[in-house]
Amino acid sequence: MGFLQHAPQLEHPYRGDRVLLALLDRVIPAERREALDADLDALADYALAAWQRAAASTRRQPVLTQWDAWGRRIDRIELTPAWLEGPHVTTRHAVLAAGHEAHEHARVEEFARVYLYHLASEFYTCPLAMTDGAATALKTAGNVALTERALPHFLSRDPAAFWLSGQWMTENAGGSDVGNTETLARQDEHGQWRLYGRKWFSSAVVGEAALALARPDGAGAGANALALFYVETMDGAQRKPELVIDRLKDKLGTRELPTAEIHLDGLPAWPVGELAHGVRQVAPMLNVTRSWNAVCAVASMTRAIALARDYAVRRAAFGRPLIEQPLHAQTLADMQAEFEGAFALAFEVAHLLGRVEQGAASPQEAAVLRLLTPLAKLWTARLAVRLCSEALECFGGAGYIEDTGLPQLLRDAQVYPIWEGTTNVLALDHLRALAGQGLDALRAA
Ligand code: MFK
Repeated sequence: MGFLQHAPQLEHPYRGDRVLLALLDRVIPAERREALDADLDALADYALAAWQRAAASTRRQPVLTQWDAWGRRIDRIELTPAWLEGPHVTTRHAVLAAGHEAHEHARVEEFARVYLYHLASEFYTCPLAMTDGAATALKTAGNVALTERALPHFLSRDPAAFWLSGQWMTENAGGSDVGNTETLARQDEHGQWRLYGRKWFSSAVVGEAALALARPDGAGAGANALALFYVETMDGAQRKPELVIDRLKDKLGTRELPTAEIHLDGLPAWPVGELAHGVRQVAPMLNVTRSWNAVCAVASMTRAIALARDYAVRRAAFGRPLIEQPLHAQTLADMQAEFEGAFALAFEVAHLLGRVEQGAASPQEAAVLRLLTPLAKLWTARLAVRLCSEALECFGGAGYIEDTGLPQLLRDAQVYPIWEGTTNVLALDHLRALAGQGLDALRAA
């Protein structure tokens, strides 16, 4: 056998990540650190094993079976192994529960877990983000009945009790422009609200609940007339018949994630708050999912850079390892510098979110959080695409070959700038925040 290339190896995602360790050293009090360390260490063991498993296996995708052999509509979705493990890993490491504990470091501790789990989860973090966002939106709305009903499931530490929530906003007519939502909410003869309409992108159709925007019957046009509803999707082990899965999306990336087109044919629903201003009510959810997006984007960057850095030691060209080629070393250093800036930005948002939610923040910090959340999302999202692309280039031709697993990093990263608000929508959201008390807060910060 002649010349063989060596595959890149992944360092331990927690013990080998000096950027994450330095953040935790700086932010987390010593008395919390030991328990956190043990948990992150174990989660990173899982992530490392998942990476090795993925490298050794043929890629899998969810499969939708709409009808059984006898003509019954079943809409059954078979999930990938990482997705089947999702509820167990999430609850064992209290990924969501950690973020809702009553101390100001809760969000940093949660997002450290998200950062380590994200790629191993095969974007199971997408519905986790929405579940976290739903918990936050229900709490913000102060809806006691729904909070008592849903949060014990959303934040459960028991896989048997754990529920995922979706975020059903996007429709054919209303993508970024949510005000064009066409889904109708009508009360039946018993006063029960029911939803009728079509949701064009539903990321967590396998979830047990969702928050959905709909226009109450007789309400006017535009975003202000929309209401936010809570729905449940299951009757015991069966999906409710009023929720129909039309098809799974065929996407560029995030292929393990069963994104679906659905329609609602009278699905029972409960208003989260007043029967208007649904966008305002869903905004706390969006701000949480945008924070997740930023942390997951930096998780993709760190993985791409770690693999490129390792490969640079194994692969020689022109008589020397790549790492000893000055231009290549400079490329890797530039990537690392940009990643570290993005990491600091994403985790500053996590830090501020925790302080604001626990009432520990000043008004200036609250305003800075509002300003930084869309910026962190838009900046890290674009950078993840660029750095994943650069990392593929660091591998030469191997970076373009499917069974190295490298192209998937780039394909998956392309979703970050698109979902949860495109770059321009978020730039406008930042301006919206600046137009409030934002500028004064920046001056005072
Ligand atoms: C792995 C990573 C995890 C990520 C999970 C991803 C899975 C998700 C898949 C999806 O569901 S993707 C779909 C996501 N869709 C969006 O993100 C929608 C993008 N469009 C926007 O964000 C628009 O800016 C928006 C719909 C909010 C604008 O709508 P409008 O109709 O122009 O509303 P308007 O009047 O600007 O805002 C309505 C109210 O909400 C205002 O408050 P008031 O009623 O009190 O005046 C706004 O201040 C408030 N608001 C809007 N955005 C806010 C906000 N408040 C706080 N924070 C925000 N970000």
